[in-house]
Amino acid sequence: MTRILITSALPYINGIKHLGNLAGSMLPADVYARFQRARGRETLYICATDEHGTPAELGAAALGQDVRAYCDDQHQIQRGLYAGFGISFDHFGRSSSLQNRTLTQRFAQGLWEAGFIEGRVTKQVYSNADKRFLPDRYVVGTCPHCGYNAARGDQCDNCTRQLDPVDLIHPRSSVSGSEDIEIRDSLHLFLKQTAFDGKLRDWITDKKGKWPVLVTSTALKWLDEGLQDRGITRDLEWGVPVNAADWGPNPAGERPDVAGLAGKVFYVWFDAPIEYIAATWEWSAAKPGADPASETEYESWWRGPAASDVSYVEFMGKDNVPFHTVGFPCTLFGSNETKTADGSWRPSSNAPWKLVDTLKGFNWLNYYGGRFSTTHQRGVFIDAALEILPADYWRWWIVANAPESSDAMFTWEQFQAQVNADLADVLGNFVNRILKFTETRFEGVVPAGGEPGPLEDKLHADVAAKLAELNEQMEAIDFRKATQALRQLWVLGNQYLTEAAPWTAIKTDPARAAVAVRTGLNLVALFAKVSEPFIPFAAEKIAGGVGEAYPGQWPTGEGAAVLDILPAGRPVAAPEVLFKKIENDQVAAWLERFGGPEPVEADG
Ligand code: B3M
Ligand code: ZN
Repeated sequence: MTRILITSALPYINGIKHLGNLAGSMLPADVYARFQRARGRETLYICATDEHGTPAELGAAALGQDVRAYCDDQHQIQRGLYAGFGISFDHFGRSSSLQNRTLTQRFAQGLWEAGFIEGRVTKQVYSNADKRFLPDRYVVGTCPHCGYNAARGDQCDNCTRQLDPVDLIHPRSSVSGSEDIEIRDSLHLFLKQTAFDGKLRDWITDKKGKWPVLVTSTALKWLDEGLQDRGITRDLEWGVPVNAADWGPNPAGERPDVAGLAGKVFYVWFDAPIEYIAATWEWSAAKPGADPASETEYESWWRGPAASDVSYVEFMGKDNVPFHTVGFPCTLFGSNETKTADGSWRPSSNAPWKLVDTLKGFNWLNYYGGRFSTTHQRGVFIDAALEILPADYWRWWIVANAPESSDAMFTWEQFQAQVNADLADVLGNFVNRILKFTETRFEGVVPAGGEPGPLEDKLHADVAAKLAELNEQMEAIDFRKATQALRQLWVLGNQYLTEAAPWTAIKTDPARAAVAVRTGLNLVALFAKVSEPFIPFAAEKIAGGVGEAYPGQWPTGEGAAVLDILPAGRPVAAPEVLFKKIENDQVAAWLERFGGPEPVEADG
């Protein structure tokens, strides 16, 4: 039996995320995790806040807070919001954890000693006004590739290319805005990504046709443009300290320049993916009775023969794809190899680390044609979303419109129309109709008696076919198609009730009415189970209405067995209103509050 390991891109610690962030990471990861758990597979869904680097320092500075205190606060805020959204992490960790510090330093040491890290004196942007180096996002300017004028030192949000701060045209400090900038020498460590070009190419080429085209084409484009060795240290205070004094000689017998590296930290994109592993250690260390120092359990998900039954799935937006198809794999490759006396590389005696098996990358979810924007507070943020509507409305719409093969666009009008149609008119109406009728005409219990006929046979066949489709799409991690299949299942319920018409049958043929009602109630029970990954809060109410456990198990039966869930005589009751329709005046008010169609420049 396969174990399922799931990670979603780690949200930066600074600030509350918008729906666009959620759409390509935590939400689809959660839907997939819930599906796999319901299928009975051992599933581990790991995520964490990404707490290092310039985003954290800049966020803390903006609030006048100490960085650690800022991260403590923001982690709790994000944790609460994701819980409100129903994100079912098995562990939601922190990249500032001791475990991540330990593993990041250990990986770096291994890479140095294997010869995959080297020191280089580099040109860095220094601000005379701020009296400090300005790595990454500390400096903004014009992108040398596309001309976008608010590109950040580490990446252009317009053309998604990775940048070096010294490449920016007209650089300025994002701390003070000062343009009084000079270029100074500073020693940094570089990960020799170029050593892995062939390995990466083979690995990605093998994934063609298995992973989304977006992912393999982005990765291959990177390789075709020519890999660069990557600076993995920064002149910052906040981060995992570079522990060069502990390192042994590299294969050429050289020791790192400890004095030159003093006071530096690892680059956030070096330690953040390692936090996937470290957060799994946080998870195993936090178990009751666990020895926090033991590495056996988390390693059983991540390395060597113990992890051979693990299928590892990553979820992320397209801007994160290069770091996960090039940067992090290089870290893992490099730490899996040792240089031999003749200068060639061979696998080390260490159990190798797992590479991702399935990388699900997403395009953007836009807000009226423009980007959601944290800086401009454009679009809907998770706190506001939960304040105005239940999480399931958002979950359903976002997953049903997942930006899988292209960018998707949120508009209030389309959101209102789809949520009202799918959730209120189709699912909510069905559940309410059959349960209310059972309450008034069958004393609120699942009726016995009567024999299923051709109408039920047809229903069983239709339901089984749709279920098979839903399973297939979920296993393929194809969310748009999966939600279509689920919606069609709900529609089958309404169609059946309309045809079986128990409210007519009851006047002349009570046994036929009993069959119809019993069948309808079983459909309700089935819907609770298969809807749970998508709309868990409503699914819990629906399951409660028919006395079923929540979360339930994914249905496995065939034919009539699929709808043989509820024992006759079980009391049932209509849940309180499942889905209130979104009204036009609400949409008007939200358009006013959140802004409508007026795209601005992208800035993430
Ligand atoms: N913190 C999120 C982002 O780029 C970034 C992901 C890290 S995944 C290891 O939005
Ligand atoms: Zn650009």
